[in-house]
Amino acid sequence: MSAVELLAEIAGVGRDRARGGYSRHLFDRAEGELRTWFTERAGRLGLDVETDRNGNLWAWWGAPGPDALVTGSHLDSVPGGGAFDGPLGVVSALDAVETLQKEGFRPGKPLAVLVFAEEEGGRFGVPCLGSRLLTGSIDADRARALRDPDGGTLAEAAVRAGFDPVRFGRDEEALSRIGTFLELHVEQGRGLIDLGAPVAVGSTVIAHGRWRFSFTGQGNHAGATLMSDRHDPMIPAAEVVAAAHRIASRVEGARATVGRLVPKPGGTNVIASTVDVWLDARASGDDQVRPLVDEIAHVASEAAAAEGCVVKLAEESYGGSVAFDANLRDELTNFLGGAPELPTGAGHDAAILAPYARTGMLYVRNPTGISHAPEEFAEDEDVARGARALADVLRHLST
Ligand code: HGY
Ligand code: MN
Ligand code: MN
Repeated sequence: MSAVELLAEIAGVGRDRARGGYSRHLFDRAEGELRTWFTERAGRLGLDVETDRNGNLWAWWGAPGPDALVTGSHLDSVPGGGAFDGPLGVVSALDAVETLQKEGFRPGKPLAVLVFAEEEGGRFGVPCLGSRLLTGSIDADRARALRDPDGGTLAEAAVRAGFDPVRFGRDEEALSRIGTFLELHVEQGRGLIDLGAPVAVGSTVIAHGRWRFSFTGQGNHAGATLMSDRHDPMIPAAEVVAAAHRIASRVEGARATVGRLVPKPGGTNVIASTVDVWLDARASGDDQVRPLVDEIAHVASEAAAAEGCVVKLAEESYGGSVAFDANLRDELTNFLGGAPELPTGAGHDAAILAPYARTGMLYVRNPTGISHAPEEFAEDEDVARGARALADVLRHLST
């Protein structure tokens, strides 16, 4: 089946009627359906599918072995996400394998399609959780204790999904097999439409992290409490939202976003007791991100004090800037006839793997430039071009 047909096949899985778009999160029903779908589709291509100790799916063409050529992406989404972020890399990999099989090609080295778990961190809050666990770049105990919005832990969810959370952690055997990892991904931003090219080669990923501000005040009655008698945590929370925008706008290339803010108890006629605010901050490197977050944190503590509230700040995830393997990047660019090279502000599992294996990325044109929203899009012919480019590159790299 072609990448376009495979995307159509999962188009109904995990639709979010309330938000629009898709909500497919680690070990929830929709993601479980996608795991079953992937296993079935990969099986039809004669690939041997195994799930590693961290919930990542590996579909092997031939026996697993060293110096493997691995391609893939993720199937989970952000809440209310688009149809392409993640799945495009997976369906393109299946399409590419089928293309190579149909022409009678036999890979010169082990080849696998890899589907990472919880790349978006949409349920347990840490992005690239599957690749971070695989590489040991997150402490397994910390991972097991991560909580979802309902307060359930990753360990509990894993057990319900049939996994043994005790086994979470660096997987030396699986990691050592990867010689090259190549991730195809829908473009997130408007580079290719302006360049008039369907496919680009990834060059860098900017530094980015997530921080949680927890404000505590005094819950009370919205009508019976005079303004002078309040300790309303929503006030410093609002200051953080505005400060993130104001401060990041002053730093060349920096981005700071508050997309998630949760008051408790969350009643219309109730002054909140606590408000949690999640900050997503990104910039070219640590020397830009850290001062940016420090300045926002300063605003948070001053605003909390002024309102008689308390604030706690926790860093939930961080990754420095990453440059993909330069030789592979140049080889891909040349092989693809001088395809443009694009940096990205989005994080990817390929960036987590970069210190451990030769990694690269391909991007497929997204005419809207929008991602993490239902408007995310790629034309069928560009999806087909991306899958063909991936097949050509896999044939080239595995001979
Ligand atoms: O947040 C990101 O950049 C990625 O989509 N996980
Ligand atoms: Mn994403
Ligand atoms: Mn993605």
